[in-house]
Amino acid sequence: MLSGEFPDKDVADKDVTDKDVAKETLRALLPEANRIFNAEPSVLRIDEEPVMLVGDIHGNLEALEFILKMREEMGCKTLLFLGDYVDRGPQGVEVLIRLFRLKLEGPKNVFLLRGNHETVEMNVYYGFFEEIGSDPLFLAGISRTYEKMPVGAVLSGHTFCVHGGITGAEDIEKITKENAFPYLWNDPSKKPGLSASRRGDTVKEYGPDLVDGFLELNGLKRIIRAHTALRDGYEWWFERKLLSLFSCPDYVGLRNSGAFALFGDGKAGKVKIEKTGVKKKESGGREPGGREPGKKELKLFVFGNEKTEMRNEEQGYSLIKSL
Ligand SMILES: [Mn+2]
Repeated sequence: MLSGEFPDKDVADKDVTDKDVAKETLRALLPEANRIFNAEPSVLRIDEEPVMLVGDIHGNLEALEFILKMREEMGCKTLLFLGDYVDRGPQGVEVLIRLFRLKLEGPKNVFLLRGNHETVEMNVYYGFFEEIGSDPLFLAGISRTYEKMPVGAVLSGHTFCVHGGITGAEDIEKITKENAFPYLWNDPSKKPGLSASRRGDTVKEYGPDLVDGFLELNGLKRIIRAHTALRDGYEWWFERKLLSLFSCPDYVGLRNSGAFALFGDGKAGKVKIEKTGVKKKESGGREPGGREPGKKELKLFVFGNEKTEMRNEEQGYSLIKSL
């Protein structure tokens, strides 16, 4: 063997990267995270208001830190994340550490739903497996945590939150952690009924009739989901009966904005935003189709790393630090 061909053990030991340290930090959090998730039902009931709602993060630690800073400024205690914490972005390990620590510190204030990227199948192909040094045992360990995460949440008895969506007019009581797949994967569609998806054979798209049926059967008025990358970070569907949120700006270089929502009375918000002179859009009375349900109880905040502004749907454009 040529001298210097392989580093000797001492040198290898010193060659510990930040990612290795982060991995060990994450590993140490898993048993307690498992215990807490295991005790949670497949569909959470959250009655505290306001709730800050966050869509896909995808390894974007900077976006997560920005949102958490906004949470502090708004004085919002309760946080609900809609899944997809890892893959695509570079800091999935750090994002999971931050989220699991928040969960451990405040298990009744911070809630983490499972997304379709909280699965081994996705992690292997979309970056997280590589990020953890292609370590199959480590991924298997995290996978056991993923499987214990809740699938959905009902806010204040009327708003159903989930990563992907629904499968039809089914009873939410029938959703289990074991049959989570369609709820993590499905997308809304203008086409009625359950139709094929470009995402693959096992994924479906659900139409407005199914959303109506689902809401009626469960006595709910709205669905809030994530899963789809959106230019503005949010999109309303079906006369505001469904809201799609995406909180990862510049996702895979798409230069999109991120958005998060504040659900509840919003009075707890102490948002210090400097007006930039863009006036609030005057409402010309009722919107077509009548009163928009729940407008007062849901505020949307848009942020991005290209723009240096943050938009509050109610207050117009406002200046805020760049991300
Ligand atoms: Mn997703």
